[in-house]
Amino acid sequence: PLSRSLSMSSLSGLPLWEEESLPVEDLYLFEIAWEVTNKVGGIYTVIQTKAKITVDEWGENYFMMGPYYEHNFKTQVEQCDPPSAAIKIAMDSLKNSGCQVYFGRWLIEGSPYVILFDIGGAAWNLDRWKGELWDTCGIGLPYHDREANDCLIFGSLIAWFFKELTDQLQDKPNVIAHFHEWQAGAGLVLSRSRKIPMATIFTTHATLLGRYLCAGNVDFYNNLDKFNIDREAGERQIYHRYCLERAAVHCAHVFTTVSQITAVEANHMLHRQPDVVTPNGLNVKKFSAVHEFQNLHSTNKAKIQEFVRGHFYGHLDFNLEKTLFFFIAGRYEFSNKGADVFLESLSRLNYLLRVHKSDVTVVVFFIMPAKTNNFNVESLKGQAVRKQLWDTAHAVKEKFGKRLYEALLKGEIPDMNKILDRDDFTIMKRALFATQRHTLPPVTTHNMLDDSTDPILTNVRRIGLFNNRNDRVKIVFHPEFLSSTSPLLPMDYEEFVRGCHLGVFPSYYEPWGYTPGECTVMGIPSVTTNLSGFGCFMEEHVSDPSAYGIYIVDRRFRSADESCNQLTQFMFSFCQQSRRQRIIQRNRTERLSDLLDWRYLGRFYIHARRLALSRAFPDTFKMDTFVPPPTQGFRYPRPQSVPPSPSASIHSTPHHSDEEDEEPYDEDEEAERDRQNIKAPFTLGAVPPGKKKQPGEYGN
Ligand code: G6P
Ligand code: 1S3
Repeated sequence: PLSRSLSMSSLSGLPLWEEESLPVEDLYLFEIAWEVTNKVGGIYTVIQTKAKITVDEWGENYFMMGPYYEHNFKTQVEQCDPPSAAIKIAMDSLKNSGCQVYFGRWLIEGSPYVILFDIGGAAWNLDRWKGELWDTCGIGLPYHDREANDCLIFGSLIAWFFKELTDQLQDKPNVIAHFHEWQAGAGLVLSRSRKIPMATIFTTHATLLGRYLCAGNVDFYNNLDKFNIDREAGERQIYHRYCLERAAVHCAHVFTTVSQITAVEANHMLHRQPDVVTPNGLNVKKFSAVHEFQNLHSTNKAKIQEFVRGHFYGHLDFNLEKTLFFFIAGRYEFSNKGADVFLESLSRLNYLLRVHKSDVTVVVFFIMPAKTNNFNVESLKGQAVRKQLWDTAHAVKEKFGKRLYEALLKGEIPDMNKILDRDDFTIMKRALFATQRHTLPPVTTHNMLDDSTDPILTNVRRIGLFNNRNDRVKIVFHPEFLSSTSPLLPMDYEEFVRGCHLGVFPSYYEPWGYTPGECTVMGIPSVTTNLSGFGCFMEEHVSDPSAYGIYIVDRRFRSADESCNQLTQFMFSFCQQSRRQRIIQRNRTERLSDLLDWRYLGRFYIHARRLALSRAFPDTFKMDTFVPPPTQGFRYPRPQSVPPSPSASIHSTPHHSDEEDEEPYDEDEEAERDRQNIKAPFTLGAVPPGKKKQPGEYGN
């Protein structure tokens, strides 16, 4: 039933894949996740950014399923009728039994169909469904775990829907159901225990135990094989969730995860080796004008500079042209996201910059939401003072211009000492007096509710980075996600990232980690670690990651102190680059975008779907006709032109001017040369292109 086509990767340089197209007209694909139309964390980004390429492939036969929330539905979904009678009948059957199910198009790129299930409206079934879960799998859910109970309701509705649907469809179209994360796991477990004829995939984006153990400051990666996982889950009161997760993993025809490092973790925490690693991609938009992203860096940097002018008023004795903006952003998991290592390294960086008498200043932003009660007065005042100075300068400039103009009209050059009068000086002096302050520029922009126990603030106090005049590293903790309507820093996250110089994400627990990837596609260098899925992926596919602006801190084989030193060195080297080197590096960073594009990475999802079909319906979908996508064997080469990497290119003295770097450099020429250098042998299990994998080579 398979038509054969040769799909050429339109993304230059990356390995091609001889792809079999699935007969999508004879199939339905469902993707089920708690975060469909419902933003909680990273899984939303996966689902939302992947929608376009999935709709391109599957058209009207692709559906996402998630929980119904009235506000989300009203603001993100356009209600419509299902395109197929079978889906309508299945939905009606649930509705006739008193459950609410909604259908529409999710208004994101690709406009996928969504089927949303009202959890609250079906809660009256909870006790019965708990009983069924216990009878079939021996998993009991405690009444006080609201989230787990909601997930069971969600899963029961999903399994019910699939039963009704497959009864309608009989043999055709065949159904593929792809479940994400433990919250959707109950749907998979119940569908399989009821023997619903469909191909199932389960993707984990983190393991429950991995996250808990890492947050508890355990030496996780050196003890992976030593944990008594049942006991650990019990002690952390997540035994029932962990059972649901593990049951889903073992029930699925195909189990996938987002990175090699999480595959190893899953093998130990869930006792199944993932069949496929499906790295997370992004919906990359290329600008038609070359280097447009460099201009965007410039304009957005100017906005951040305006904020800094206000925030540091009265203390602006550093040169903004020599000021670099670093940032960390994400969910506030202090040690999992590496904020601890970052702060310690900043203290060391401050020391290095001071002893080297560097003229570079680094302003570091922490964008991590914490409990606050609005902006603080000092931060708001800073922006007001800046505005007043701007208005004063503008008013005096107007007067000055007018008088100069009039003098020129009379054929005179005015006396510059007299062109401004006493009043003008008074206004300027008043404005200047307003910039006097008796406090240091604040570390936080908001009033923190837990000021004395907050981990970032506690550590800032410990290392003493209080934005003193002689500190070369300044800290701004913005404990709220950014918004373009903010009175303080009116920028959205994307604009802010574009305006910064370096994103720093030294995570300890990070199955994938979207933040450095988002920086990369915007051409902004970033720091990641070899404990994050993204960092490992880049280490595998890029020969000299730091030359491309991807700095990978070793948190796997070094002590915390050594990792801090390495991070400090990365940041210090970065500070020593000239502007020209930074521009070259940004160009290189942006060149890696193709590698992170769903148009390339989507192939691993395609592969997982085929594998699932061949396992669920072996008579119809035979694995021996498939050639898996190549996963190894190509690397972005070391960039050919000098400087090869920022650290290797540092001059023997730390101070060198931009003028020294004016040797000719042709970015397009370098890009083309590098593209030709990408080596693309196909080495997954040493299968050359064209050769087919034999049945059973992937296990079952
Ligand atoms: C972009 C702009 C340049 C600007 C540069 C500043 O490349 O196109 O005009 O000079 O950014 O770079 P910097 O790293 O100093 O912010
Ligand atoms: C998880 O979200 P998190 O930030 O809790 O899933 C993301 C999407 O796969 C992944 O990028 C991240 O590392 C995981 O941790």
